[in-house]
Amino acid sequence: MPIEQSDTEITLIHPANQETSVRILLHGANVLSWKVNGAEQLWLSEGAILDGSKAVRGGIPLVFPVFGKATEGPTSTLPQHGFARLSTWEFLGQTISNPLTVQFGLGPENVTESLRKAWDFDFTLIYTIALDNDTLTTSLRVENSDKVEWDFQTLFHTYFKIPDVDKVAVSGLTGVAVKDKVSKTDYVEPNSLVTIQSEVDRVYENVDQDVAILSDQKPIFDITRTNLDDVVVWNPWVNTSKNLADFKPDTGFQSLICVEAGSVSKWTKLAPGESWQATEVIKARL
Ligand code: TA6
Repeated sequence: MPIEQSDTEITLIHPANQETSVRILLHGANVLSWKVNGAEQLWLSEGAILDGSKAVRGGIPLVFPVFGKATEGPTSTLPQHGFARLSTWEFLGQTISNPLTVQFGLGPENVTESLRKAWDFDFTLIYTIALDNDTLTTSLRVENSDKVEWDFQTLFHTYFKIPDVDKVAVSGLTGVAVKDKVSKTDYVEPNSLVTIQSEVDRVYENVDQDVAILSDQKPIFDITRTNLDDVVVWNPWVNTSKNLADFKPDTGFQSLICVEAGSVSKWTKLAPGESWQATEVIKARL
């Protein structure tokens, strides 16, 4: 069967290639694993907590309705990165057979009472995941089902598995305005390739080119975005990863880079009944 379902997870298996698959945890609708021809493409912490008591450290956590921690406004009472990654989604089933495509849904009824009280609006999220030969497509539809306007930020917090952080680079970011959370400065990216030599936590705003991840100068992932203007690059390096209780092993930062497609530098407003949709396509090239 191309779709396997347990109480907590959904696995899609490529109908023409058993070695290509994607595994999704209903908690957070968090993609835990994406294999292409047997090769894992995503980094998942060995200490990731998968029992629904915490957000998953790795794979693709979904950030909604706030990126980071807001200091003001209606999302300021929510925990960092919002509630989508802290809630158990409903599996809505398969929508297309080729490419194999499934959907997950989240509404206020799926969110814990305390989180719901913290952001008390009606909404519908539909998350679509499609598995093809060498691509994984994730698409989020956000709908305002309330009678009042609200606004949001969102992001696919993708942890890419890489052979070696010392050899990795990100292209497509030259000349882009950056908010650097480590140096606490704003500047324009001068480099044609962004490399990682220490902790990196940057928001690249309004990136109009396609972004790629390279290893040893060869592209290993192509990332295509629709309606996701911003790209966050994060690597926690030695000290920050040590301070994350669910980050295992300690050396894990050497085999991951987060390149996160999102809409986070501005707030998207939705009037009652309005909806918004965004898509990311990741192509594995190794
Ligand atoms: O997307 C980068 C970031 O916002 C970093 O600032 C870092 O804190 C990371 O996400 C992980 O956040 P988390 O809440 O999952 O520990």
